[in-house]
Amino acid sequence: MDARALEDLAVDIAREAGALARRRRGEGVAIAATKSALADIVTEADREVELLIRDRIAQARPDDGFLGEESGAERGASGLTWVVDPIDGTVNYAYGIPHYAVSIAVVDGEPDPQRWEAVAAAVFSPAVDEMFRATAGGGAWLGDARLAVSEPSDAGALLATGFGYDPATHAGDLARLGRIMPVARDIRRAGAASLDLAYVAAGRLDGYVERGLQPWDHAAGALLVAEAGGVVTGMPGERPGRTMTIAASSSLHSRLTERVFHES
Ligand code: LIP
Repeated sequence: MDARALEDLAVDIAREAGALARRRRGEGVAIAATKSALADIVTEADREVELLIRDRIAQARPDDGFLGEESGAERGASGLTWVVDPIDGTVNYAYGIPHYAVSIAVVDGEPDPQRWEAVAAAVFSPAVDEMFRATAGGGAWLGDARLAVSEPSDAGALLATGFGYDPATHAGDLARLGRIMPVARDIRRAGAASLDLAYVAAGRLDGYVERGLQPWDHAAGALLVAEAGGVVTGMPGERPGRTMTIAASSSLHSRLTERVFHES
């Protein structure tokens, strides 16, 4: 199956999954459990939506691997792995804030963000019915509009960031925010990494910096940014990962990286 066919399948599954998530939100959301910290919650809908996504992928692509936020990893035989966050922005979703996404990426090679090659991606925002999609080499798109990252205005960069679920990480996150603020016109903390990355790809944000993301948070959005002409890294010279994710146009990315890692 070529990259465009994988993208079409990811888009179809993301749209169906997003409709389920939105329906469940309307019916009322129950917290099912906490995970890494009290603030790190999972809802029954997270689990149900991921099960639907996993079933649809197994029906269509039984030999592919799977890596999902709620149900873990399963290796496949095809060399491809589907990296899934069923409801990215779970806290928004639980509070009724209509800013969450179904994030689905298809990657080739080892299911390791430092080694995989992203092939296709779909990030669907059900509350506003926006489907961001990309294939490697095929560009990033919102509907029929091709996406391109933006450059900051003279007023500075509109930046997005996030803070970890563990309160012990907040002091470091706030110190980092203080180091990047001088290049910012303002900051947005919207609570869904996949949409932060999609908005960088669309030029709705100039850049995004966050520590502590999981592979399913950034897998699809990172391909969107790269295909929109942006740069997405983690630690200097590394891919995005738990340590750091920095996404922006090439020139702004360099300025942000300098400030993120030079704790002078
Ligand atoms: C969330 C990310 C967000 C981050 C949160 C959390 P989840 O993912 O999208 O950017 O700040 O800590 O990781 O948990 O909603 O799938």
